[in-house]
Amino acid sequence: MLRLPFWTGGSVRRAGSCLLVVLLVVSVVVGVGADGAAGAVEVTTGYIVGWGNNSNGEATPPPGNDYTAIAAGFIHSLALKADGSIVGWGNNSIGQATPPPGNDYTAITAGWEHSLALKADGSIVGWGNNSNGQATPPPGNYTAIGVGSWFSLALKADGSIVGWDANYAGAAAPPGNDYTAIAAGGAHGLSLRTAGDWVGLVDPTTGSWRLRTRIGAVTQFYYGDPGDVPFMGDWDGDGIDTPGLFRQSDAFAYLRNSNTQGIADIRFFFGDPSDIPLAGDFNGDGYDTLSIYRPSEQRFYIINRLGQNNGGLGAADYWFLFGNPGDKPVVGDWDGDGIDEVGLHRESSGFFYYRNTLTTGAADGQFYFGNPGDRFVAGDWGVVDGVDTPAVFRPGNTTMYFRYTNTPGVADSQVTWGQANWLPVAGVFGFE
Ligand SMILES: [Ca+2]
Ligand SMILES: [Ca+2]
Ligand SMILES: [Ca+2]
Ligand SMILES: [Ca+2]
Repeated sequence: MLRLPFWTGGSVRRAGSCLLVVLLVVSVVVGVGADGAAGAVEVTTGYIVGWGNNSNGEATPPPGNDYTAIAAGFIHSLALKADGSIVGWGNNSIGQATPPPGNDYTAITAGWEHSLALKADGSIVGWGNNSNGQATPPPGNYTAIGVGSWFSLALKADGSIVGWDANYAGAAAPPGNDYTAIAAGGAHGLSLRTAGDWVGLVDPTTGSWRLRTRIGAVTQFYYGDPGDVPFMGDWDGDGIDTPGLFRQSDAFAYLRNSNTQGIADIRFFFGDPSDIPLAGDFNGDGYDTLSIYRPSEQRFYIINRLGQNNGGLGAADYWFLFGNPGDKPVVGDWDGDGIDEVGLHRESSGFFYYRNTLTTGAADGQFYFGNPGDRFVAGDWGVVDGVDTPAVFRPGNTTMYFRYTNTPGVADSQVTWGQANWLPVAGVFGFE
């Protein structure tokens, strides 16, 4: 799910659009991709039509039918050609319609009196009015650009946003490194943010759930009885993860479809009281189901459906062996293909072992993360790319440590909260 945060401030100085330009397009297929690799790459080209205020010729584009992108400033215009060069026209009082030479440009954008272009190597060049530094981009590796009237934004390759001359507009870029698109107006910015997983803690003695967002807000509600084993999953396929409980005294599962206080929406029994419940989408259909790990057998039992109406779930779809006695099972999509697999946290050593298929075999990957006694949970955080990576909750200092890749190394981030006996859960909660 995508979120659309915004930040605003300052007065809007842009008087209004005086120019509209449209690119009439055709698609052609060329034989060599932008990276030089052979293969068919579709490139859209066309000629440009302008209309509206034309006091400076800004609505009279140059001839040609090999344009791939257009940008309209206050009273100047830019177009990107198929050969990677830029042409400008209209008002050029401060050089805003005179792009730098070169044929390695991939994107253009135009503000009040300044312009930016993104180059194939990820760098940005600026020209035109630079009275506040808006046409002097910082060095870096970028994937997208946007300009407001008097300020500039760029999306970095790591998913963070950089703004310059942003303070002039009161539009300083927000923190975070999981943005996928940017846009800038007169004095405000917009960004598309990817919805990643985040974590919660459940107090098993009271059934109190606390779900924490990336900005640190905590939503609290009660669900379950003392001793229930908590987990989260998307039971109804709406993209939001919500609570589930496994009551080991009677081997009943209690699932709820919202992150609020209330009774279970789905109830059924399955497995043995000593089984460890596992929630995941084991067939990639967008719905999480409950499976189990039976520690006495080191055996995973995978089930791709939910039970209902207090009935039994029936036999597992299939099973496989993985792990050693004492290992704690976890679920995650370690390879980002949309299908969850399983892993094991060996608490005696702090090693994490995982497989990329739901079959018996040796670990496909393993690395050390956390200390013995840490409580392990996996999710898509830090780098939101569909790949789940570990986090551990350490009871001794009530700190959660996050790793952003499935590689050995220290924690990429950490947060201290909760109490020593609380249990970690993870998911997309549906609120920021
Ligand atoms: Ca859901
Ligand atoms: Ca499924
Ligand atoms: Ca997978
Ligand atoms: Ca990830």
